[in-house]
Amino acid sequence: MTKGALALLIHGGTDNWSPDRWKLRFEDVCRDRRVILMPATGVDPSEVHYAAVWKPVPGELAAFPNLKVIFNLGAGVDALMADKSLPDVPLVRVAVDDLTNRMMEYVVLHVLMHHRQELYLRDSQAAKRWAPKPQWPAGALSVGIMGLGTLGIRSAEVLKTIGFRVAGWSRSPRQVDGVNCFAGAAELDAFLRRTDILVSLLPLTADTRGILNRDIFAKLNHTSPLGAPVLINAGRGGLQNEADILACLVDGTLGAVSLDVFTQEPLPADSPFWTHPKVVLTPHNAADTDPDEISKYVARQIARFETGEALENAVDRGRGY
Ligand code: NDP
Ligand code: OXD
Repeated sequence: MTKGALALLIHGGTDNWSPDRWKLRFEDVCRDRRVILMPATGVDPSEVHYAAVWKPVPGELAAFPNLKVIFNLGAGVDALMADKSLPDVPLVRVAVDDLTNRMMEYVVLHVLMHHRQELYLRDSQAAKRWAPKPQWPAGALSVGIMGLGTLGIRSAEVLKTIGFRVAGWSRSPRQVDGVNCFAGAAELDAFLRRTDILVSLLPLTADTRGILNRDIFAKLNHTSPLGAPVLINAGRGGLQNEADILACLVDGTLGAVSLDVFTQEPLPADSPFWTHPKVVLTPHNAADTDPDEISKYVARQIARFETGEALENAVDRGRGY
């Protein structure tokens, strides 16, 4: 019997999302089924049983009447959830060690960068100024991670090993060894009050949109060795109020920020974030999805599905992540 085809709908734009590269990887791991890079001519949409997607055009997936599973090629499904015509079939997101560890590297790099006063030291180097300031130990700072899921937990564990005091905030109560866990709206203020470096690894949902705003920043601890608190956002741009961030950097509510994600991507050339001296900016590459790893992950999930096993990391559409 012919196996249902796998359609690839990939619209990433950057090198990592080169559709041809992904097609080669999928052909390698799904040798017994047809892999179709969309858009393609001569395709009978009813033959397509699986779709592996990154930012498909809204409505694109509705064209396949026999779709059984949609695989999102990243961890965040916000772009898919915005598609009102998304077929009502299981939606699986990425949760693999490769991606989780890449994000952990980003978070640790940026927490250390602020903790070790890298902005000041690079500025000193540019000015040929030999003027070290006192350096405090990691244990003097509290890092608070909003989003204590797959990525947040791994980052928390490594930050804790380095010696930071670590807390996390999630929707439902969590328990992570050595991490001070807070949950829900009722515990948000307590979480913020003890936080010097706020790391955002939240998904973008109706509940979290715009959550990184002045009200939240004003509640962070302002008495740490850093002086003003620091924001690191690698979740999604839609979580942050960008006007508030810029204003809070001016009036000292925030001391510095590291931003990997923006409300508009690519970031427009005239954005003030590009040149702001207190902003460390990266182009949404905190944790790339690796075509080798992720194509194998999707192939494994299809095999599970076809032998009647439960799919892993299925999205709860009600929660939106
Ligand atoms: P998970 O689903 O594993 O974790 C999400 C966490 O956020 C959970 O702890 C969840 O709570 C919490 N959360 C969700 N909604 C709320 C809310 N309303 N209030 C409080 N907490 C909430 O996701 P991942 O860790 O795998 O990924 C997180 C996000 O990181 C992705 O959605 C994506 O947007 C972003 N990302 C960014 C990348 C980049 O390169 N910049 C790369 C990969 C991902 P609970 O534990 O109760 O469910
Ligand atoms: C993801 C991302 O969600 O790359 O995986 O942002």
